[in-house]
Amino acid sequence: METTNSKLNSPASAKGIEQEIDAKGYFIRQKNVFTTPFGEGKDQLPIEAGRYRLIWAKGCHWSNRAAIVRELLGLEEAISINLVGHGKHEQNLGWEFVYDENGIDPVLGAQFLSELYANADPHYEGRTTVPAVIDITTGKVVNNDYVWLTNYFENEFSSLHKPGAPDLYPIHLRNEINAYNDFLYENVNDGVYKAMFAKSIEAYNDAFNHLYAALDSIEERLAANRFLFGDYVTDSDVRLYVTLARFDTYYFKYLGPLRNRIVDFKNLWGYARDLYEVPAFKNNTYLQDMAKSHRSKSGVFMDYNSRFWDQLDYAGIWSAPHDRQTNSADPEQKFIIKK
Ligand SMILES: N[C@@H](CCC(=O)N[C@@H](CS)C(=O)NCC(=O)O)C(=O)O
Repeated sequence: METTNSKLNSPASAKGIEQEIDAKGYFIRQKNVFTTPFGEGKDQLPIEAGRYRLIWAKGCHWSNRAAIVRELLGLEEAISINLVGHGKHEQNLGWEFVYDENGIDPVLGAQFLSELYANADPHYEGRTTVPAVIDITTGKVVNNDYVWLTNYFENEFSSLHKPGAPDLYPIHLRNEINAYNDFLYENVNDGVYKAMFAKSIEAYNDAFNHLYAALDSIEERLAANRFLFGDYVTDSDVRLYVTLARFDTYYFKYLGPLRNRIVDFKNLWGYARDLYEVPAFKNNTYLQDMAKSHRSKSGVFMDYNSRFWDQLDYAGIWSAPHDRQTNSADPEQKFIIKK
């Protein structure tokens, strides 16, 4: 019998991050290539219900934020979604539709995400990454711009939002949100990767110090504010949350000796649980899967997750009560609702 692998073009093994390490051992992330904006203008990707499919991965916070925002805004009918993971191959073949029957995305007919990148650009040289938005009519990746994707969903897709969708990107706060998102990107979102991917101790220490300085400043900001911009959740909160959700579950293994876990920051930890209570956050946060170690349970030394994963109830830990509503003038409401 033919296997799905031989039926389809198997991709070359996935690219690593070697080309993104500079001479001093610092990780410098590759630039996004598919950055055509969504919108109604000429040369923009048209806004059309049912035209696009968002591909994401449980462990990847860049893509997790798009999945959360899509659900918060009620775009489930307008933008379809699917998950990729890693199949069991000798080589790393990159993201694959491992959760689907026969390992094939039922809408796009692909086994590997790299096929959809190749449809868009057969000469694409970079890593094939999530999030990726696919135009279902062509099977091509049209946008992998993780920086702006949630803002497109919030702004350009507003005609397709559910009635009563939250306003995560209020016009009067946009400049401040954009500036804060840059700070989060440099120090926290990409900050963890800068530390985890650093190849020199100098680059590692630098990233580690920036990460903790940022967490300290956020901890202080959250002493007086329920969310980053006060009483209501904004785009910035989604960006911070997705990194926090991975910190004590699996980043810690690669971050080296931690100064503090997230549970050690009173405000940050309460804040993370406050967000986790919201179904769109919880439904797209696979804590138990993220914590699962891929190491086999053999050998004398086994990492913490390998030993205790099945004894730890991450969803239960994250559902513990908090008192964050006392920081809000509108404690019953977490969102600005669009009129
Ligand atoms: N698109 C960005 C960020 C997205 C990103 O790094 N996604 C990761 C998962 S968190 C990915 O898809 N990695 C696949 C790979 O490196 O093969 C980039 O190119 O650096």
